Amino acid sequence: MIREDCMFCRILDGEIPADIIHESDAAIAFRDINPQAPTHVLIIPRRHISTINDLDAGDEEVVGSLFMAAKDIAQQEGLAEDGYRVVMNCGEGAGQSVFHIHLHLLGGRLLNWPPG
Ligand code: DGP
Repeated sequence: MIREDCMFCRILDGEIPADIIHESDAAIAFRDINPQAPTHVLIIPRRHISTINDLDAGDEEVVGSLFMAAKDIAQQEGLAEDGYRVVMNCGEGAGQSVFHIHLHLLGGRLLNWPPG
């Protein structure tokens, strides 16, 4: 279901342009508008889910599709060998600013731990 008030649903709908680099039945991936690393890709489900807290039993497949996309994109972007990070923020306190779940895929530089 597309939500008119959701930035990422509008990208899915083609209403807002994005550099889409991966598509599957369940998910799409596009480059982050404000990259925090040489490669910074957002992987989102086609179905609107606001936060991890809103996942339901039965959403395992859609969540899994985000990680399978991350694996393929990391390979495609040449990150698989050196390493990369996938992270999903949940809620404002964790830095979530767009309330349509998305996996950040970051790589191409040394990534410190713990994150800020
Ligand atoms: P988060 O803070 O975890 O909710 O991450 C949201 C990310 O989305 C943030 O890194 C910036 C990115 N972003 C926000 N609006 C747009 C947009 O319109 N296009 C693209 N490509 N990225 C966006």
